Amino acid sequence: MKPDLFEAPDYYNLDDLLTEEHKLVRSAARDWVKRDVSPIIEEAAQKAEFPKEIIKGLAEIGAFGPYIPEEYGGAGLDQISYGLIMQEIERGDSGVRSTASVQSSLVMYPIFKFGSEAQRKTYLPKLASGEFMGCFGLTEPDHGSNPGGMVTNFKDKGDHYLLNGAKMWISNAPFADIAVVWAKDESGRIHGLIVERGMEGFSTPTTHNKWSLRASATGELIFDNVKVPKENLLPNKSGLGAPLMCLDSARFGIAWGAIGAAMDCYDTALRYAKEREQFGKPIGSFQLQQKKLAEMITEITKAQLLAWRLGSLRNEGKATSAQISMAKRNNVEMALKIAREARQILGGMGITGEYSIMRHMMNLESVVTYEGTHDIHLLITGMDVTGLNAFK
Ligand code: TGC
Ligand code: FAD
Repeated sequence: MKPDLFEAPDYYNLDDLLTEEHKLVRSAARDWVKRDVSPIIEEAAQKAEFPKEIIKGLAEIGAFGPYIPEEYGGAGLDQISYGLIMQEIERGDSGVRSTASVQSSLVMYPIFKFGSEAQRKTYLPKLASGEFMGCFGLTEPDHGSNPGGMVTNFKDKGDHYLLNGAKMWISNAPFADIAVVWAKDESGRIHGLIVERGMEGFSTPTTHNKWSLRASATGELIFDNVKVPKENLLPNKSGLGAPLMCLDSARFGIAWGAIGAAMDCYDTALRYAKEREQFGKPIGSFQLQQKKLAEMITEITKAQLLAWRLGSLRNEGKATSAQISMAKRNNVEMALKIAREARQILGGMGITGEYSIMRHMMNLESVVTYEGTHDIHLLITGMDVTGLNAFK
């Protein structure tokens, strides 16, 4: 892969809206991605291997629990810092950002928000340092967009719960030490349970042959009469709203992360368009290529504004789930379109692993599907503006 020459676009001087702390946090993440992710990520993706050696660095830049309070090992940062970290990581690779999103918003967040004090103290510091890695089991083979229909269930056996069922498409599953698993009790109410690797009857087979997110490990979670200690149930919230609150946090991170992938594609295509000559002049001088680049920077700038405003609303505790859906949907689609256009600007070179664009494009096909598909987020916006529920 070619050396990482990334320069971040900031067409509307949005840096003026950031605090010194935001810029410091972003710069630490940006430097780390350039130094430790860019040189190894193409090979990891080609081999379809999660590069475990980056776990320590992710922890050091605060990517595991950026907004979790410091007393539990988190970085104690605000939502815009969290977004900026996700942006920088996904600038390197969506799969690496996935690992950080899952650890922070889908494992640490539910333990912090819905867990007991003992659970917080046991798990959060180890998750923040990367000593423990986690995964989040909501999706099932027959229940993706409709997680409320899940069949994974547990029964009260007096001194423990007995867990049965299966989860599919689970990021980090093949190597996770713990899984936050959503399952129904005997009355059909959904609860979160912490399942630990090594519990009898719990296995995590790897999902092979992905053309997307190849540097992220994906797997299943199989529960065959797993005895889960009662103290592993998250006591402070039940119902589908609990996992959906986690998704709000992760979707917010993705709305920022997708901007990173788009910025990388744009920056690569811009540089290439200025250097590559055809018909005796740089291809960037042709109007058709300028149209592509001009539209890219316009869409990136709009996405940056959406993410920044959403971050401010989240900092004030005012962002709605529907606002988060809009930003996730818009920004991922924006990034996917930019990746496709940027690839065309590079001609044949665009399909090679010499450049990051094709990898971003393939990764974004997962990002547009997970954490709620493009269509599901559209229907959430539709429901919000009409007051009419298309899901029922
Ligand atoms: P519905 O009846 O509307 O709601 C059930 C209960 O939940 C409440 N609620 C929310 N609470 C918090 N945050 C939200 N965003 C919420 N949305 C709804 C709601 O008020 C209700 O509460 P209550 O007290 O009345 O019970 O639920 P529904 O069954 O009709 O479904 C709605 C729908 C379709 C929007 C939802 O199920 C959905 O979002 N589906 C998409 C599924 C999804 O996003 N799965 C993601 C799996 S995890 C993943 O992909 C990780 S990828 C990680 C990576 O690698 O980065
Ligand atoms: P389906 O729900 O079967 O949807 C298929 C199509 O039907 C989609 O286009 C959808 O938009 C459309 N559709 C469905 N319902 C409606 C409707 N009501 N109206 C209109 N159209 C509709 N899940 C986890 O729990 N944890 C993870 O860590 C995780 N990581 C993932 C990693 C990867 C790489 C991938 C690909 C997925 C991951 N997922 C994870 C699962 C992901 O969240 C689901 O794939 C996603 O929610 C969609 O579910 P599905 O694939 O079953 O598609």
